Amino acid sequence: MKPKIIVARPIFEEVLTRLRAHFDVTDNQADQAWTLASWTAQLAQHDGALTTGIDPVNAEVLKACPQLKAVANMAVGFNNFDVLAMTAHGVQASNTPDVLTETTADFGFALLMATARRLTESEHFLRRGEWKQWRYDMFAGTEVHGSTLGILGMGRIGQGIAKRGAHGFGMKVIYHNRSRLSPELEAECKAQYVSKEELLRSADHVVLVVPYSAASHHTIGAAELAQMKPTATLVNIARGGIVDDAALAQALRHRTIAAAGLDVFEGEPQVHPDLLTVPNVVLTPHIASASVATRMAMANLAADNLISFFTQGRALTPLNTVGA
Ligand code: 8YV
Repeated sequence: MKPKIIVARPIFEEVLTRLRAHFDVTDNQADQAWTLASWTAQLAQHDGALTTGIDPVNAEVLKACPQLKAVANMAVGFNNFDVLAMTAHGVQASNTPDVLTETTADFGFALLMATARRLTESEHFLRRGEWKQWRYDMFAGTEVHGSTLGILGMGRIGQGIAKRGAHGFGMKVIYHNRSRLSPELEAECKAQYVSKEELLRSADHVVLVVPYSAASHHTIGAAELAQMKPTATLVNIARGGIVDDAALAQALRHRTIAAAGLDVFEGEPQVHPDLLTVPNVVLTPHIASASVATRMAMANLAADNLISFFTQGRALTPLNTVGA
């Protein structure tokens, strides 16, 4: 008998077809919204699951799912998982690193440029029919080339953004991270290690790429925003909760920083109402990894993780070790 797996959200038909060759698959192509209780009840009927970043697998859920053996997250971030609890329950956890690095770095840079050069604000102005004539200061923004790029969180995506900034735009790159990169990687990224305070004080553009955890909650709050230059921009492609969105809306309204670009939000898909009414913010709905090719690669890697676990006993990109 084939193992039973559940795919929590809609996914490419091609990937479902691959999965069906190995598993008895419950899909959710209709994109039914499950409550926590109904998700838990569904999961309890299956041996494995393919989840996205919004499907929780925590101690409470796991308690109801003694049959569950593997969960593959179609995301590099895994703050929807309690990995320690999964290990304790003997459940293999996996994510999809690497396949989305360059696409996400592209988007981080796109958001930086849109923010600095006021792309969406000026487009809305044009669409409202308010463009009557040229003016010297019309939507004059912040320089990108040759400016100082500060990257908070220097994993693979942070390094991708650093390379784009240093090599493509002649930016001076500074970074802060829990651990310092090797001298070789620092040279490759042309990036200089600084303290968080120094980064906030001297960067023209601050990009956040730190993983979310209780320890990184509100890494950027009112105090940190106050340390930034009034001309600086802030980009968050990491996770909602890394930034205190209410404090950021205040800083944007009072122009204590120039602008922000946000792809992730506290409590998304809800967006703090104050962020919706300030003009100097570019807002996108968590799409940093959303190119067709990359989403396909993520879905296939998540599928491969399940196939590998159930045929070989280990996921390809595991987050924990289970079994013997
Ligand atoms: C996903 C992401 O789109 O990989 C991540 O961590 O944030 C995004 O690439 C999202 O989490 C859906 O699973």
